Amino acid sequence: MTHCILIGAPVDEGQRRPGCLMGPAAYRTAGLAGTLAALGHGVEDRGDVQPHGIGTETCGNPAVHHLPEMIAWTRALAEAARTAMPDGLPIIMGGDHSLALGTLSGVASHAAEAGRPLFVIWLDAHSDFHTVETTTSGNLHGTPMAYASGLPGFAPFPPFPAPIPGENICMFGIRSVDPAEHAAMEPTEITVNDMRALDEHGIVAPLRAFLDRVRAADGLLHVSLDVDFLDPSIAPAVGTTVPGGTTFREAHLVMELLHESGLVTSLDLVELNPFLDERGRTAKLMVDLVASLMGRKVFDRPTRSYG
Ligand code: 4U7
Ligand code: MN
Ligand code: MN
Ligand code: MN
Repeated sequence: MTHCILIGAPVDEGQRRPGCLMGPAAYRTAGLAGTLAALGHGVEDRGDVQPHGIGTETCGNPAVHHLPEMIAWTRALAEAARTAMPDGLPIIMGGDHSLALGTLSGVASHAAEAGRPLFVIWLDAHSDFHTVETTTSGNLHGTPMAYASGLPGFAPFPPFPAPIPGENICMFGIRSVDPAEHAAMEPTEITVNDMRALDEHGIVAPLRAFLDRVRAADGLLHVSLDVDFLDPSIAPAVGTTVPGGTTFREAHLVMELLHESGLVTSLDLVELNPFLDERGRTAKLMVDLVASLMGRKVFDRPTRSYG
């Protein structure tokens, strides 16, 4: 039994397609709390975080938008994640992926205080390895992994508390990387399991290998699940669709292996845009993936139509 702490993060400012702010409401509507409770877990919903003290920060990149808002969100979400960590397993219901600027900060602060290394599994079509300086879209949902790696180029943001070494970061599902992100990742030790690698080797062996390292290091493990990790044919409710994503079973298998590992200590659910959904199917699929992560087995999964 795990104590699950639901935290709403209605962040919409990290990209340009309004709707991710409805994400927390969609997860609640799709029954996330009840699903976790039915699996025997304790559930506490701490409501939605709001940014406060929005400033007037600027940066040298004219493409970047909503910078003061994002800095305020980062502070607020870092605090929410850091203070939730000692109490249970925080599940952050996004909100676009810029929320991970905050959740990774909070989880990294907690790990440093606990004296344990932090590991990250990034489930995404994108590497999100832009800095405030390199992003050409100006959308800060494309930056959290570079921030957490301690890259320069985040000047107006608070310095990342305890940068995560590349060897502690493992990405799955990658199929869209911009040239500047590629250049920035090149010298790092980050493991990038792109779709090409998953097609050839499958998802199980690289995931098990990474989990073995987390276990050996007695690490904390943060999982960041971007809806676009999934193929858009099964998860249409996302602004940045990229064809060739993971299948229903690949995604569940990742979650089942994560459950069996017993290693996951925090989770982001990001980029769900309910305005783009079809009768709630993406929200329901995301809730079912969390159920697999929290111990639901194939033989007790309800038969559910996603249409
Ligand atoms: B997401 C992009 F240009 N790289 O920077 C950018 F392709 O959180 C996409 O993974 C970023 O959905 C996607 O805007 C951010 C683009
Ligand atoms: Mn992302
Ligand atoms: Mn993405
Ligand atoms: Mn996206």
